[in-house]
Amino acid sequence: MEKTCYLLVSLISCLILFFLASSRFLPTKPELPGCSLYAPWCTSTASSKNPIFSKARSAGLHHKSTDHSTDTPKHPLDPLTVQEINSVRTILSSYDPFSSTLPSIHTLGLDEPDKLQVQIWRKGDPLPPRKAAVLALLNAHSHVLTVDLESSRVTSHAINPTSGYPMLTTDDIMSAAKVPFSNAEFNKSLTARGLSWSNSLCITPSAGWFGPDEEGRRVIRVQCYATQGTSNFFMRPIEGLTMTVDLDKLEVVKFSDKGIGIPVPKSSGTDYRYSAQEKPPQMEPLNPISIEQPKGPSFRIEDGHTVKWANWEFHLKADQRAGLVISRAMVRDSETGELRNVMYKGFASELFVPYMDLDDSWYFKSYMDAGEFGLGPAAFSLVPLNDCPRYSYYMDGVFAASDGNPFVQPNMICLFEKYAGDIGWRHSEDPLFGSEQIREARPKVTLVARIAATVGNYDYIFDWEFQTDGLIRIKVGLSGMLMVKGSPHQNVNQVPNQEDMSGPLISENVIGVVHDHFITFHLDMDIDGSNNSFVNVNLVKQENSPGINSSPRKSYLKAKRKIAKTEKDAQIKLKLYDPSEFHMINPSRKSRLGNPSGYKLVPGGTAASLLDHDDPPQLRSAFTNNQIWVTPYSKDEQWAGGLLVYQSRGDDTLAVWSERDRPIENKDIVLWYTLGFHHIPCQEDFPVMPTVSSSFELKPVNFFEANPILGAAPAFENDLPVCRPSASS
Ligand SMILES: [Cu+2]
Repeated sequence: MEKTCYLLVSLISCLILFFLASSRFLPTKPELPGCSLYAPWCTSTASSKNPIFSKARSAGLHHKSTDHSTDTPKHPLDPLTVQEINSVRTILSSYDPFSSTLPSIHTLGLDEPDKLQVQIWRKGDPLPPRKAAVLALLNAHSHVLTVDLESSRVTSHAINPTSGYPMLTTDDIMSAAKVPFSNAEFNKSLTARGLSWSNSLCITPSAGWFGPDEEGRRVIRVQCYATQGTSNFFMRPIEGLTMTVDLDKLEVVKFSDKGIGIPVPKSSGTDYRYSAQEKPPQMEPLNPISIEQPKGPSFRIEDGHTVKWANWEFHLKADQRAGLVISRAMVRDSETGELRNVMYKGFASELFVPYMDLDDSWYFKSYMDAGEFGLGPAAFSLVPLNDCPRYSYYMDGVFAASDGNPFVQPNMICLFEKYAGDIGWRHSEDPLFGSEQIREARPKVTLVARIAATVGNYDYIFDWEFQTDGLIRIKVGLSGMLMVKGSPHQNVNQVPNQEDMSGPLISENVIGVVHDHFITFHLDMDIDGSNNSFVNVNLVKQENSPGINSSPRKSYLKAKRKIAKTEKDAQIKLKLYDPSEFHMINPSRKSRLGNPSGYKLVPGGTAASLLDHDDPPQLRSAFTNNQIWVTPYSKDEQWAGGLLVYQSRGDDTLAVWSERDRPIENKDIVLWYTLGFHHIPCQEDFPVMPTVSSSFELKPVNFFEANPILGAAPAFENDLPVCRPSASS
């Protein structure tokens, strides 16, 4: 018995040793018979031959800067050009109220033409009059202006129309971050911690709004970090040291240091750069990977912004506040070929990121990143091969700086076809079960438009993904650095009561404070035209009793449709045990079977804000009180947190608009959806977070007469040889 056992163990050991040994001799590059490593269209020399790269744009292997100085708008929704931004600046300089001092320009972008003008416009028609929408600041007053570029006149001008100020400019942030260094108390606090100005750096969390104390002037918080020994200063907070700075006078108005005695966390292990890694990961290296497109991409971009791919057509542009805007999304009918309207405009309208810590240095952290900082300028150049596949097309943003001069945010959007090995549809039959043998499958290839916005410590990755079956998936990925809190503790054993901590210990002396992320999307759905209705298709449990039906079942579900008449009918909190589908329909466009044409919202990432409605951060971000809202279309209601968000008091939010309870049945309506994340940090989030994603979908429902990709061709080996890595049988 013992001998048998010994032999068995020896045999298993030998087998393990054999596999371990043989795995070490696997070729580093598997053989790829018939598969070229680099498709010819994907090289920079071939790029000029491809129609989408006609403007000397590389395919993503190398970024090339594009000269935008002579750009001209070709579509009514095209963003303002360099020349137009220069014209706006000239017009404002000679505008009487600003003749002595040009205000600082906080946002400057296209004032989009009325919807009807855009809808009836056809390629070749003259463009509707070009106008600019400007948010400016002068002597701590907010100015909301419309500038007509044809007449060279300011055509509307409001001063402080609501509470709040325009988003911060880069100058605001950079100037405020320097203020503490000339403050004696601050320097004393640094010295007390053995630090100096040369090895510290300050950032500028937004101030929030917490009552009348700080009203009437623009203020910002300034907090600092130790930089020595790492590029990742975010993991080395100088805890408890917070200054409130007057943004216009650039002086410290409040100083607080309650962190003496809390050590600055160590620098070792915080650097995330590849060049700084000392330990190799305990895994076998991955070989380079990419998909092949031997015939080039299937999408094209016309006139700089109109994307055409498979059955989709839409307008894509960069935006200073929203980062990326999709407009005029239309899909071709699979039966008739008609190009049908799906969505007039979709974009991330506002974010809300409240932290759950009441300390002096933390209570105000309740960021509204789109309206306070802007996602456009935060969307730095994407990294080819890593942020976007090598066959991506890159698009620049053109924005205005605080002095009104244009600047280019290069390569901030990438567009690429994605094949993740997923299946579009499939079915098989087998003679074993009496049928002929059938194996039918279609690969799922999608088109993705992406930006990645680095808003301070956090990185938000926004994907708009289009499928040939008519579905649009909107995905948000979170990465970057946590906003962490210094702690005297190095181990949880030292913590008297862990419940007193505002988050878990994620490294020595580092707490990852619990927080939420909410991203609210403006989705102006126009299913087959502007007039749509919102239908709550509620699944209701029905009881069966013997007298009603002879079935042995006791319960079943029924789908009950309820059309929302007014806005309050469409203020929806998601409920797992009272589920619904949410349809946007066109009641006057019916399928051949009589069903209204529609799209449904398929929620995902359903964390909800649990804060009190009268908690100041929640009051300002009341657009997160519900996950779904529907409002009648209004050109003035684009930004869920209000037009002027910085230090706003919550008087111009989606929640305020929706309380008017306006009629929404068979009207031009806008759907709003909030993607939510609760984030309880963990050690794996240190020192940089692996991306966490969540998405929601807009999915056709009785929009097409049948499966719209029934006729889609499968992939054939003639076009794309099957690759057989040498390790597979
Ligand atoms: Cu987070």
